[in-house]
Amino acid sequence: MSDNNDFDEDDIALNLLPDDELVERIQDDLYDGFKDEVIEGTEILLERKWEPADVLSKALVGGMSIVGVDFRDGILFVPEVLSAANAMKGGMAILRPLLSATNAPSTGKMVIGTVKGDIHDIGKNLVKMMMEGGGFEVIDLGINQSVEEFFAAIEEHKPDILGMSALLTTTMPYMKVVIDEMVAKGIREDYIVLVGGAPLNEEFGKAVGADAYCRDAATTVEIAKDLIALRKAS
Ligand code: B1M
Repeated sequence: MSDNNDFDEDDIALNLLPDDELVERIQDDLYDGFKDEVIEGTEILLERKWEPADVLSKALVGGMSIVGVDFRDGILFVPEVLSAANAMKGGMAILRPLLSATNAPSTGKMVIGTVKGDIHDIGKNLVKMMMEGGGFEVIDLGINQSVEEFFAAIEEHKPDILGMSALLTTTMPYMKVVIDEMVAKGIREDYIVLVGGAPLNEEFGKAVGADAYCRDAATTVEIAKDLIALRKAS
């Protein structure tokens, strides 16, 4: 009985909050992985005639940025980040059709996949979520991607960034196969190439000819934004 009352009060309170407190509350709910509440908060802001792009950048991306920083600093761990990412997905599902209808500018486009021979995808999925949280459009090719599959995807989607993930010492050299093939075809400079995965490091990133090695999902978003800004500036 009291549980139900608590729930009802909470439910009503969300609706009654002024905009700034509601945004803060959505960010807290996202951090805590409360998907239903994030969806409800998103819907309330839209009912209040917020632009979908503002709901995304101020409420959802703002919340996910806090998650990203705390994940990088070891305050949050993988299960919490996945749960926050899942809550974010709830809000994104409502916003995505509205955003594409209003042609809100995306930060950039990325094609990402785990390289051939490798089926690890938890880290890549986190990167995808955080990049989407950062305003990027992400085409996720999944696992076990061959050079031909990466090429077909960049040809089709014309991304700003090609991202590759590898978790095995036996599969990470495949990143060089893909990059060498880009060089051979004369298209290497058309794309920003980012690589990541637990066994990699900065030295490896340089050795295979990537633009950058990304040690975690939050860093990937920062690096991606910086490199895109650099390209635009030049
Ligand atoms: Co595997 N596995 N695994 N595994 N597995 C490791 C990687 C291993 C280190 C475990 C160990 O032995 N200690 C070891 C590799 C050893 C090595 O290569 N030297 C290993 C092995 C050996 C194997 C098998 C060969 C085991 C076997 O069958 N004998 C096999 C290989 C299968 C294959 O791929 N062909 C295998 C299988 C599996 C499971 C299927 C059981 C499962 C994967 C499930 C899945 O992904 N859906 C699994 C798991 C879960 C792991 C560990 C335990 C955890 C990996 C993980 O998800 N980490 C791992 C041990 C470990 O790393 N501690 C291990 C959490 C994730 C958030 O971190 O992936 O590093 P991470 O991603 C980070 C960053 O690296 C970065 O951002 C992410 C988020 O912050 N990042 C990117 C990652 N990709 C990026 C791409 C970017 C940017 C950043 O693009 C721009």
